[in-house]
Amino acid sequence: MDQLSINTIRTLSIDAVQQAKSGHPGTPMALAPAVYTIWNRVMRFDPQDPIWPNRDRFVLSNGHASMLLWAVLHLTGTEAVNADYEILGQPAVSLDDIRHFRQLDSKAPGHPEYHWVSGVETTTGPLGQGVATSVGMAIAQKWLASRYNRPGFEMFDYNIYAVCGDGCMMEGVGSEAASLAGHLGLDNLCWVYDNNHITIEGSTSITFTEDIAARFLGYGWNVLRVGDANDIDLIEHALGVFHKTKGRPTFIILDSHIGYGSPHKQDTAAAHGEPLGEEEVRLTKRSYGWPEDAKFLVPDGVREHFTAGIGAHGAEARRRWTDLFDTYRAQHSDLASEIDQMQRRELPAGWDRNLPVFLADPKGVAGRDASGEVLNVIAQNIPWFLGGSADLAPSNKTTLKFDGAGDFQADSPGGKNLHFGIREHAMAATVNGLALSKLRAFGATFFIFSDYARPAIRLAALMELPSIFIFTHDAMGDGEDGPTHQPVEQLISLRAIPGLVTLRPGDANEVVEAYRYVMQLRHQPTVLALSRQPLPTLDRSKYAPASGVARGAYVLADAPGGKPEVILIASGSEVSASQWSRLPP
Ligand SMILES: Cc1ncc(C[n+]2csc(CCOP(=O)(O)OP(=O)(O)O)c2C)c(N)n1
Ligand SMILES: [Mg+2]
Repeated sequence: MDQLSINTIRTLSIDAVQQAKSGHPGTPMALAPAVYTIWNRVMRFDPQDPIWPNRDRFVLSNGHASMLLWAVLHLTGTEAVNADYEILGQPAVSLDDIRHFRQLDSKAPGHPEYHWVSGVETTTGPLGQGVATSVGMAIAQKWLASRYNRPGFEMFDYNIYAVCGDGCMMEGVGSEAASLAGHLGLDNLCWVYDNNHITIEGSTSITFTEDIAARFLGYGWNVLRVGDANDIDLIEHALGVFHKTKGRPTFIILDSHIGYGSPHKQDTAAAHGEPLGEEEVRLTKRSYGWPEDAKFLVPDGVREHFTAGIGAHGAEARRRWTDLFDTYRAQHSDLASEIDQMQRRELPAGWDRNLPVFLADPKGVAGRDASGEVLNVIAQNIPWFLGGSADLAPSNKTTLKFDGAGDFQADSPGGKNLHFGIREHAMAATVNGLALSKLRAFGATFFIFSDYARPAIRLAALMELPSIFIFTHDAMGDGEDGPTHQPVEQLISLRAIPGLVTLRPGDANEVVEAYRYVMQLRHQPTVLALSRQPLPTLDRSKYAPASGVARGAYVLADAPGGKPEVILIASGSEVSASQWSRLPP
């Protein structure tokens, strides 16, 4: 049954790519045994409730192998869930979706898309993003466990599995994230690396010859090797070692053969990104002992085998958790309602109490200073609000300073101040991982270095995540660091990202109103561009209220009689300058 199930994943992948006349058959063929083992033997996931909070997370970082995910989501009978967290009573991925792989509206798209297909934990495709996001998921689990677990109540003890390929290992963001995960000793995180020596241009001997095991040992990971990607007992054993490993993440190097079973394409780049071709499909099926002309075949017993495996284990784990949560609710009702609210992305009552109000002041306050005050209020009002900077917290003014805020480290996983180090790209992906885990999280750096974080910001927008990116030093006028530090095109280029809310407050009260607006977003990421230098705090008895920020733009001051000769449009540092002609700053 194991082998039949694995070959079902393989042949569904082959047939879907062949039918679509595009896609990536080779990696699903090679990784079917590993993904089968993770899902059906190891992972704690209930297909009947794919958003159960304590489920294990599975990230397919080599997103081009998406057929792996569509096959297991289909074969496990994973249920579809809508944006209101309701279970719809229909499959997340139907066989018909697989038949329409990579076509418009199919729930089997070319790459995994969060929010489009239930059971997808994060959008992947840009290589490296998935593994980096998985680090945020692992931090989230540690933080949740620290805040909510109580003796006898392990409410959060899930693990994060990420499957990745050479691309994820070559991309810088993967290295940044691995370094951070190693430093933090995230022993709830396991990456399975598909060591197939193949990328699109051919053998990795032309580009990628470093000692990757040594690299991960250097990062402080536990490094394991499975020399045969078809040996599911060994894969299961390695995953068992991961479970027993404390104090460091686990990296499993899985030696595999891309296009496994294809007589002419195995171990070649040709198996990576194009259909095998009708004749090769037949030959490959023959090598698996599969009916050569059958298409999209799910043999009798395969679905039942998944139901008896992951289905039964997942249902039982969820039932135990739900029972425990009922008792927890009785004994720790405040914590239980926090968990409930967080899961629905709601804010606790009084989340905006004590927000500062800034008095009119021609000298004024810097955007970053106003932001620092606001962050320190919000983080006390919303227990699950946390974040940090890429080594610029003293400049970004993002440090949470109140009693008990603490620093997140391996031995203090309840801390709310995250230290990302100088790793902006991994920071943004990590913030996404935290947001996917239902925490409200921010990451910060200088506005100019938003460029280093941009690919993950774009994914936050695609995923409709409420990630918060705080960028200070927003103006060309911050000249002393020279041209490398002057944000010229960053504002306009971030505004161009569909679905991203970009706000550049013009004075301290606009900073407050910007946060008031941002915090209420449930499905949109935000960029806040804040000034380094003090900006005059406008006298709101003469100007329109700062709450106009929530409309994106507003008329701050109108011309006498409402008949302007010119219209001055400005944001951020330029707002007060735009008023010089009217009133002295
Ligand atoms: C950031 C990024 N750059 C380039 C690509 C295009 N691309 C998709 S797959 C691939 C090769 C990946 O090689 P590997 O990770 O070894 O995957 P395998 O072919 O072994 O499955 C490339 C370059 C991408 N998806 N993301
Ligand atoms: Mg490869």
